[in-house]
Amino acid sequence: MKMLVNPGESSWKKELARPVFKTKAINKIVKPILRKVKKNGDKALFKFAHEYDHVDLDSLLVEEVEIQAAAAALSPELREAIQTAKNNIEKFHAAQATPELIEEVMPGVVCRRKSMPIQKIGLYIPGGTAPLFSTVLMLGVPAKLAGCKEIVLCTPPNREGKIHPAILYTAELIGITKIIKSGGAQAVAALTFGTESVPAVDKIFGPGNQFVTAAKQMATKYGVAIDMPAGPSEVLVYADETANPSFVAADLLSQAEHGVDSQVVLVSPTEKVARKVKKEVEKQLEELPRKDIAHKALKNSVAVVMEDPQLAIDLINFYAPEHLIISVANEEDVVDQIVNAGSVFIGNFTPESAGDYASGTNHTLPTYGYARNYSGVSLDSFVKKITYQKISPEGLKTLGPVVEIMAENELLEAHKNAVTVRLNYLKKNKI
Ligand code: HSO
Ligand code: ZN
Repeated sequence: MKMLVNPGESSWKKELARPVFKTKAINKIVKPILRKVKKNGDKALFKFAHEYDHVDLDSLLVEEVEIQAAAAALSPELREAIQTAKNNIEKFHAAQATPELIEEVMPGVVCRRKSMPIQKIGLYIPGGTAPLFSTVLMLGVPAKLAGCKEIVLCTPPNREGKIHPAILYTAELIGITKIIKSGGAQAVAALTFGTESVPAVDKIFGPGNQFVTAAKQMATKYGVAIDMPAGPSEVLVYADETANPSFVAADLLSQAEHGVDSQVVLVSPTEKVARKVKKEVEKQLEELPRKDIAHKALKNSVAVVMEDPQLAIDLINFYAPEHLIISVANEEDVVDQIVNAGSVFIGNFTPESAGDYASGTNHTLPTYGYARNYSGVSLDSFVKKITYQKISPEGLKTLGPVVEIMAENELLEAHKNAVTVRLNYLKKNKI
């Protein structure tokens, strides 16, 4: 973790740059995968499972018996924890529902807007080094609350052709039963084009490696929506002398352990705090099972000493972190000035892990600076809003002339006429 003291604004872009990816090389690999799945359907998925997951599958769809057996493989404590997390996520996301909007903008001109569930949803859940069953909750719970008709979950199998029981258990708890043993770009391709076993969906959600991310981007060219452009996980901690250095270090490491390309940033008003935190990071790192991953991630990471509090805020907003932890004396003042962040964790006793698993907020958040222009996943991500209007004869008499003159001036005579024929009719029939 390199240390910067009062870096000038002109250097922020370079000093806080996220790791860059070889997107060209990745796209070159992903494109043919999409093509093969589109052409050969299930057959291609079986072949990719053999090639990438090193397993010859009998069936792509997880069978009912496998799902039912999952609960017994989990401890009662874990099952209870998943239930508590689910309750919190459900409460916070159910509260996000917006009632139908009805507005009579002029007498006889009524506009309405209503949320409609996106009908078919695909959830991608990574397997690999960390089986993210928490992501099943974060995506599955709001999808169910929104009323999505079909939810398909894709996740890669292990070498025995099995899915982690916590993923199966969590899916079953939410009521997701269509679980497909397929991962990587090929799973995204299947959700995009549909295969014999995998229905094509309207929107694809979920984190993944660079191949999954590239495939999701390509899916958008085929009319499929995606949750957001994704990058590796990141956290920025703003900590002063009121923060506990061992808490701060633990928070930084919690994101560093996600992947070698994760990035963690410390911003602090004094060099003394930064040094204490750095020392703690080094100490705690040694104890971690994933220390090799975290160690590499720390190489992309930086500790910034920023003595001027206004510049510290400017730097945070410039960086637009996915997760922002605020552990400073005047926390609410700082919170009020944050304009770019995915999710904010306030005070010494709010670790980011709480939001990752169970506080109730969603952990699918914009990374890579996209917190400037994207929100994290919420109930809204699973609906689209349809607008409606109904105009009475009285309403058309007032609104019609407005439309007529505007259409005329856009030189769109047929538009004008659609009003004129109706106004003439009303006049003729003395309505
Ligand atoms: N921090 C990750 C989410 C996660 N952490 C899942 C643990 N499990 C991205 O926000
Ligand atoms: Zn995490």
